[in-house]
Amino acid sequence: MNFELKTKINGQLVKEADKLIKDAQKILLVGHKNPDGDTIGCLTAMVAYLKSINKSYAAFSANELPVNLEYLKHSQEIGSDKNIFNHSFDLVICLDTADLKYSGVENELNRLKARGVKIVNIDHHPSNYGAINIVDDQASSTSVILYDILRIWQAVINKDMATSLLAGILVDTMNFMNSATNDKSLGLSAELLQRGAKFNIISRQLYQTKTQDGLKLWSRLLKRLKKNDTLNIAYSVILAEDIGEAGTEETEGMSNFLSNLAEARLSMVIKEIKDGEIRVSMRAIDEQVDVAEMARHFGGGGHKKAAGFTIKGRLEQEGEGWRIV
Ligand SMILES: [Mn+2]
Repeated sequence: MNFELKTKINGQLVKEADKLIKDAQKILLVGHKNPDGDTIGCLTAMVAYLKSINKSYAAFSANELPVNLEYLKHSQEIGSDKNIFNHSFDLVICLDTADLKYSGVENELNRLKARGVKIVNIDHHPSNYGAINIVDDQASSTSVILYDILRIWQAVINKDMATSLLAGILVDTMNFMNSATNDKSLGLSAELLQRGAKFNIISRQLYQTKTQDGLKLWSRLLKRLKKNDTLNIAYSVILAEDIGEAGTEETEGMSNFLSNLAEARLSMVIKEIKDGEIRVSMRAIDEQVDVAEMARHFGGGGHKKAAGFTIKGRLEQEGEGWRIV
């Protein structure tokens, strides 16, 4: 290798994964459920790579892609039909997927594992469910890790792959705004631009996609913004009826937006989801706060700066605030 890696991945494991890929007849690529730009960026870049080496493959995401990722080349090849698991795969590659449950197809993957099918896990969450785990939990995105891997594999990174990987970086750094923005993510982004990545399209697709109904839903979130001064937590709620009345589910990005607030240690968006379930998304505002640790306490997970959990209940107004019943 005559280049410097951007991540702390184990080069030996990357070579072992390369051998598994070369030996495999048919490879299944899996991203995480409720896909974002990082997992889809990685899936589409891997599709391009497997194509380039004439490998047979399929790509799977448990949920359909958000429309704002459809511009990524090969995104149409990612299916969400579980019947794909009836095909005979002899290798699975999971991308940006913290654990098997987060894939949305835990049972299906466990069945493949039981049949002896190996999983290569490529991730920036602390995870180790694969036969080979290429993980750097300090990396700002899985896309950064995949870039290093592709270079070790001596892949030709074309402009479509560069766009896919840059999309992953932009999403996980919140368009170069959060603390994942560092010399590595910026340096790599510059390299990807040199390789022809289309920054303008990605940025526009990611951040200028709101509808009027969507922004009106956001106005409810902002109107209800509260601060608990004792805990120094800012929070707001989205009720199930808000979604119904607004006629849109555009809540994506709300948690990140609330973390723009300067006057709190952390921010929370508390959202009623189907069947009496509540999703709490947290963002650390203060550098010292570790929201992943708090999320784990409630059976959830995530990163130090961004994490969440789901609990049973409904939201009820109580005086000026809200409580979960
Ligand atoms: Mn990610």
